[in-house]
Amino acid sequence: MLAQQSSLLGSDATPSITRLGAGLTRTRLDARSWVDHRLGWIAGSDAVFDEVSHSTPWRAERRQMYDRVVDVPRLVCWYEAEAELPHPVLGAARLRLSAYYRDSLPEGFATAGLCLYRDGRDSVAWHGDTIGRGRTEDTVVAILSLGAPRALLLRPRGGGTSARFKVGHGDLLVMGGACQRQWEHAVPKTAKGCGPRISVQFRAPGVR
Ligand SMILES: O=C(O)CCC(=O)C(=O)O
Repeated sequence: MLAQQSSLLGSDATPSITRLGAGLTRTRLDARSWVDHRLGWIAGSDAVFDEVSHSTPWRAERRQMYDRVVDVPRLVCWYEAEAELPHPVLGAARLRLSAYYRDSLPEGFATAGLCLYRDGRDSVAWHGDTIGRGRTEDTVVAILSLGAPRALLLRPRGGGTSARFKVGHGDLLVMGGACQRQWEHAVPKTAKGCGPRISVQFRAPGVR
């Protein structure tokens, strides 16, 4: 069901985490908000995609929309701080990220939210991660992408020109500073034929 097209970067047999600083590009969105983007951070990520897509207990959610209850267009799974993640590379990635971003996020990354976008019809609407501490405090949210690339957009809260990042096949995107309060992000639907993608979001305790 979840057949994917492998990329040159993602198709090595053995997954490994490459050096984070090399090739990482920081985009300053405003005086207090930034995004780091690192293409191909995880080498051999297609093997990670395969294992995570099959071993994760995905859950479909439904939500109220006006007077109707509708399917949320993606599958999800939430891992608390102590929970074992569905692939050892994910645990190792979280440790690396906590070490690299220690100055911006002294408490480190704790939870992991996983989402499966089955094809281009799955999406997430504009939002900021403002449940809990993210509502009032600066924080850092790191997203590791596995599988088919999608566009992740950021725009100023309330509207404006959006910035666009391609995320798939082991790419890393990190949103920091006031990004969750001053900016919104989204993964829009796409009509282009598109395979499945998994997003792994690492967050600090109490941020959602
Ligand atoms: O697909 C992504 O990487 C974005 C996920 C996201 O923003 C969320 O689940 O809050």
